[in-house]
Amino acid sequence: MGTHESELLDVETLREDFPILQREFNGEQVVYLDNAATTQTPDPVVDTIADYYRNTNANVHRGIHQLSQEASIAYEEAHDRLAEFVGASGGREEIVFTKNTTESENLVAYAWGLAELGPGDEVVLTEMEHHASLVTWQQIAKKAGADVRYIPVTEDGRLDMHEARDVIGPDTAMVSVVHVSNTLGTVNPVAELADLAHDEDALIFVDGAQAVPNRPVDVEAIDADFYAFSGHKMAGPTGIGVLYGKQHLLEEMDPFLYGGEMIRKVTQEDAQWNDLPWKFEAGTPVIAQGIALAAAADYLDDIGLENVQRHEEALANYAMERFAEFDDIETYGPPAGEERGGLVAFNVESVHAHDLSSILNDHAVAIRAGDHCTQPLHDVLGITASARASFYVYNTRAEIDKLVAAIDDARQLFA
Ligand code: 7TS
Repeated sequence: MGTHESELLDVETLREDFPILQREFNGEQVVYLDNAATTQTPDPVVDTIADYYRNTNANVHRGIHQLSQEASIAYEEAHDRLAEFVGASGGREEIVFTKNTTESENLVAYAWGLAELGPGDEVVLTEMEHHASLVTWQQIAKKAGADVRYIPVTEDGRLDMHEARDVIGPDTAMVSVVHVSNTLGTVNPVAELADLAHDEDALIFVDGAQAVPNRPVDVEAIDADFYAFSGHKMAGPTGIGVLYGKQHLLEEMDPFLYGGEMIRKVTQEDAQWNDLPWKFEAGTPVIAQGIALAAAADYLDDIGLENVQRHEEALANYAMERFAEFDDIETYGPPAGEERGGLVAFNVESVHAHDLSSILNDHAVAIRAGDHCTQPLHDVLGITASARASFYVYNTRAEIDKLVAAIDDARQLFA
């Protein structure tokens, strides 16, 4: 295990919570460096799920029996916990549980976008958006007859803020930006972008899928109108995402999905909507996942998000330093030593990213290869694919050394 990490996190002890990290392939212990895709789930979170099904399972908001009451209270309090986690002072009314970040984007694009956007309006995106944001707004803008404009990315993988001041203008109705890029690792100045949007009476939607897992996030300090993230990227379960929305905006919006649970009164002719956030949670909601996500928030708060951030930044910088030893490795995003999320996308000159990933797999090193759901960004970079190593609380410098050694093996094979 790496030694320097102990200054930041007690990685060795933390790893005991993740038995999956003990798995071996080809006689080698797995080196899991695909955390931007999904993080591993610690025992306290797994135990919360098992405990819920063993002891409390019932549908929520429907029964007056004891189990349903207990499940309802735990589920509702999970919303408060997540509100607290991201600094939403309105509590549960500002926190909608969805399926993932993608669904949170679609909820706002459909419910707000289709109602509010029209010809002459502009939706501003960035060239580094994940498809979850890019495709969603692109398609909703088309349906609404609105235009899409992009804030360009600079040579060193940042948003061109000079251009941003130009692109965000009087016709802008919505700005949708990624907080931390899942490909470049860039940490975007979202509070500044929120100011630019608000100066033009536009709203801002922040995609925090790669931010909430690894840094303290305060949606009110950013002044985000909407903010989205996924449970499975922050030590929580799959099947749950979060949409934060300012209360008055969520109140003004029509529902996205119709059905049970989201109504107050229904007649043959019409229906009235339930209170926030239930108005946006149609049907039986993500009960076990929601309760377990609150446990994941507890787990991360116990470690301390400042510590998680420092740990991931240190690992990303260490990977950048190690990659810099080789002339044939190209990395993307801000240069070494600068602020970045805990991930590095790269290419090795003689080895296609997919081949590289496959050879690394022979060494039990798990990375991602492809376009990472940022095809337009890859077009801007002039590449079709890249490899990406992404880190979390349990990763070590020693694992990055294993990655570099395995890359060397691939290089030999393809030389
Ligand atoms: N936004 C960003 C910035 C992301 O990185 C991802 C997932 C999403 C949105 C979508 O999240 P989901 O939970 O709705 O799927 N990113 C990745 C990735 O980089 N590799 O696999 C999934």
